[in-house]
Amino acid sequence: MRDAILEGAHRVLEKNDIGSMVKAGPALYPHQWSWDAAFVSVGLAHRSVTRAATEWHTILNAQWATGMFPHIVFTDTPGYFPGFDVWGTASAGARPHGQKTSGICQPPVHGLCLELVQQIGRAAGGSEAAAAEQLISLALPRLAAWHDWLARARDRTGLGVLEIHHGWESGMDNSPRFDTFYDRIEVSEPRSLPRTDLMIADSSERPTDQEYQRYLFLIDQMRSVHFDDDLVAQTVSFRCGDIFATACLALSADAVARMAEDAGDDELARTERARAERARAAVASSVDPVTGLCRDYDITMGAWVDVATIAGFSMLICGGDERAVARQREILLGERWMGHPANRWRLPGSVSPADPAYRPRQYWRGPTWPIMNWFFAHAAMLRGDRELAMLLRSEGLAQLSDLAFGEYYDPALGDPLGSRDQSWSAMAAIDWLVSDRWR
Ligand code: 9WN
Repeated sequence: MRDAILEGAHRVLEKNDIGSMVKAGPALYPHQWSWDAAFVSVGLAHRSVTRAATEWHTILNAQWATGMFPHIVFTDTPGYFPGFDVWGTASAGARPHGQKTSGICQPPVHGLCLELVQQIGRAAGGSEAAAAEQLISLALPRLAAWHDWLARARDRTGLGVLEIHHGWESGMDNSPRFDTFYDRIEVSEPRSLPRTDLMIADSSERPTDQEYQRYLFLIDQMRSVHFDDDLVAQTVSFRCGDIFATACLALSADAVARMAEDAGDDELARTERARAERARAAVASSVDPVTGLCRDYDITMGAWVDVATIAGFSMLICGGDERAVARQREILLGERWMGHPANRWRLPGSVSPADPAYRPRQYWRGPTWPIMNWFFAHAAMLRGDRELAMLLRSEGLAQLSDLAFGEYYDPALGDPLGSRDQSWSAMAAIDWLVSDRWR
């Protein structure tokens, strides 16, 4: 089975590769998404660090003058809504000339993925190692600029929690985490919705039209101020302190600090270490003493948001206070989450099957996401929790043995949902099967 999964996963990346980028998904997502691309570069590096570097060049070339990595870099392929024209970033002064991008960002997993590419290159040696070193010297200052931008534009509350302005910036678009934020948005003039996603995926597995109306409303608000950071923060109706993105930043800042130190840039190493510490402290401060889970922050209302989703386990991503980590680990492995009797595999869903909000087939409202399994496994390994890491790996590989490389899966029935041959699901399989970290 191992060979079949590995071969199938490499085939997915080859099939989705259009030269300058690997499409996030073959039909549903015919462009480059920011956090997908960072993860996917790890899978690419296992075959060719040079090809992984190309993926990074596409990410880096699209970086805005502000430092932001935009969430989508568009190809000319039609068939994704909302496309470049809907975004209206043509009028955004910070967008690099000639690059078609969206105007928002995604979770900062870039640093942690780039470090893995470096490690893979070094282990391979020769021209692969040289390609990795060249990439690191090009990318390090750009990652520093990206983190500077997050600190400047997205850390405005004083809490150290990264602020997002759209559910899409979280990467967990319609998670119940954001229901109270979206419920406050009244769309007075609904737009026509050419939902290209529904031509490919089952509508019961995707967000609703009402959700899309609100997604577009937020884009219109940002577009009206030309995606200027300060004006967006004053204008937009959605201001959420995203705890999961903050945990991602802690890991990425750690990784950038290590790479900077290695490159002899002590000042950058110091800055990034302080950044990681600030992010980690913010994640720890979000823990609800009653539930033990991390919470997002409602910036408009000035309150923590108590909704239990996979993002609640952010301490298991970034680590920190040992008691809080141990408690989240116990809850995650317990019968409300991975150990729920209805689960086909011992994997965490996006929402607990025991929660009334659980919808086993609807996107971020219940399904299990292979990339999340990989990410939690990787983070567990970094924290030295080999037992949890290896459990997530073996269950995650069992899930992917259907060779569908689903975007997400029904936790109980186990069938693949959303897009098939999703690039980052293939990457998870490749890394689990070939990297020395998992031996
Ligand atoms: C909107 C590409 C992306 C992922 C996100 C996932 C989904 C897009 C969509 O697909 O979002 O950005 O159209 O639904 O939620 O995490 O990066 O795979």
